[in-house]
Amino acid sequence: MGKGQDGHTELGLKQEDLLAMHRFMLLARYCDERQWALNRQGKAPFVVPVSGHEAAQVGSIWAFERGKDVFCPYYRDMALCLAAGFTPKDVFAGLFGKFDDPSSGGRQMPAHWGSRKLNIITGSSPISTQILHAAGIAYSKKYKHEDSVVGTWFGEGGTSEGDWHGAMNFAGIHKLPLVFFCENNQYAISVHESKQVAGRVYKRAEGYGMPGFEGDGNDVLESYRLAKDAVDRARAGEGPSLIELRTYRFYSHTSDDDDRTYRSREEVEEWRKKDPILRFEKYLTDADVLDDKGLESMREEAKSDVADGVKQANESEFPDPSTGALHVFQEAQ
Ligand SMILES: Cc1ncc(C[n+]2csc(CCOP(=O)(O)OP(=O)(O)O)c2C)c(N)n1
Ligand SMILES: [Mg+2]
Repeated sequence: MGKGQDGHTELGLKQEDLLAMHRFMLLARYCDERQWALNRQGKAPFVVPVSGHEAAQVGSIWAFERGKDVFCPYYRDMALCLAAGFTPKDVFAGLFGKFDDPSSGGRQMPAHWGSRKLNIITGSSPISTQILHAAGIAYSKKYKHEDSVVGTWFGEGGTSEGDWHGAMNFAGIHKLPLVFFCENNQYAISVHESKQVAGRVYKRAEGYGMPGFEGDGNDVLESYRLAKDAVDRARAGEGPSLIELRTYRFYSHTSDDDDRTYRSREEVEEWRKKDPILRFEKYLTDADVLDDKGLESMREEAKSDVADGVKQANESEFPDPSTGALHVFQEAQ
């Protein structure tokens, strides 16, 4: 270790973890830039951007065991889904509505992530409904004595929904193996946090009988640390936790929104300086994990994987129109 940051060793993370975490953050960023450009070219109807949230998502999911734990994400969680096992091709197959979109075979809106194989529960458009699903699944895991922890993710706007409060209360009462992650980017579309949340989100945990923590969601290692402690507690039977990760989204809410109408360019620029990816690149060089050349080759590799994903998804087929009602009506036996 050179100039010497080694916070990751204390957290039990190896260099391979750091490189993989960085890779998923880069993949998400480049998928995002590409999908935004495709939307502006008229080639992608609807885009939900992730840029800015990468560290909160990758750091938090890193604490879970893939294959065993269950994930109930929300629409902005592309980096999380990539770290859980989605490929760039999967992301773009969903964006283009192709038959091999893992989430819905091209039937859902983009960014409604779901995969039976990866234990990602498909989401619905009304916000916060996934949080109730998470509580129900966590209850069943506890009831069946299965060694599985459930994670659910949502924005701070989502915490105004009754579904959020119901799920928090139920999880607290039944001491469920569940971790609640609030990706607080300070806006619910155009509504600022000051008009959405009285007090602080993480402090509400106490009222529901669980511990609450806040952390810097632009710091992937801090996001991991908080998530790991909470997942360990849940796995040990000590019940749920609420973690608020403070972050910012760099683009508009979706491709149908224009953020210039409700936030200043200066504010966006200030947050761009706290870019979670630039910050982790600095960590990696300070800890002598990568030099500038290594960082550059990781960027190039991720860009090329994203370009391949776009190409493969483009070449893939649309669903056969005759399958339009599949999974909508019960099939005749
Ligand atoms: C029940 C419900 N109300 C309103 C909407 C419209 N809507 C979609 S996303 C959103 C904002 C959510 O903000 P937040 O939870 O902070 O997440 P972010 O988009 O900032 O990541 C709203 C109001 C919806 N989808 N469902
Ligand atoms: Mg928000």
